[in-house]
Amino acid sequence: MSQAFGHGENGGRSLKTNNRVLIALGSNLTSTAGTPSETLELALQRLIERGAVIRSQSRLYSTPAFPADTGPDFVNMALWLNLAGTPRDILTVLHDVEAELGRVRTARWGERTLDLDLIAIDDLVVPDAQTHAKWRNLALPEQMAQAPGELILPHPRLQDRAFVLVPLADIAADWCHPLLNRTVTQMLDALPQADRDSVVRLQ
Ligand code: PH2
Ligand code: MG
Ligand code: MG
Repeated sequence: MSQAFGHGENGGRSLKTNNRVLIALGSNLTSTAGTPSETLELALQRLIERGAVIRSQSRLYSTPAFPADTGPDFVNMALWLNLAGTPRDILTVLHDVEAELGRVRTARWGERTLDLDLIAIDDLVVPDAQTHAKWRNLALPEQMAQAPGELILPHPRLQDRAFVLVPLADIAADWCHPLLNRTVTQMLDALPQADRDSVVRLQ
């Protein structure tokens, strides 16, 4: 059984500390911290300073910006952390680290020095399965035109994105999506070969 929070609570409940917090990291611009790879390395240190325990770290990957032609290639990676607090507290930590490493939020799909996306916390569904299905099933034009004003977990687009799933497969291949009932490996195998091939290992 997956855990779920009702409307309004929106991830407000405190979690056990040995949770599996899955994060996708991306950078496609030089920041005050340096190159995208250096920025990701520093982001790791900043997360640790804020109480995160790194359980597992993926390799680094070079990935074309999505949608195509929206900027330079990204460096992407994934982390499995333990981090205390509510889902909202965890999101706040990610936003603080993004801000500290110089992200200037211009366009939603624009270039960024550091992007930390909360992908999943254990098998938690936030806020509920119905709201999740609405965001998960949006066609690309609507995805680009609308942004959820609330935290949605698991990340509603994770199953579509090789730049998330390839790094995630390094560290959480067995994690099972609580609504799709598919593991990371299964979601990755379902993507077009060209998408998987576009994600290139850097190390
Ligand atoms: N993140 C985005 C938009 N596009 N493309 C790649 N390759 N990697 C990303 O991390 C990424 C993206 C919005 O968060
Ligand atoms: Mg992102
Ligand atoms: Mg983001």
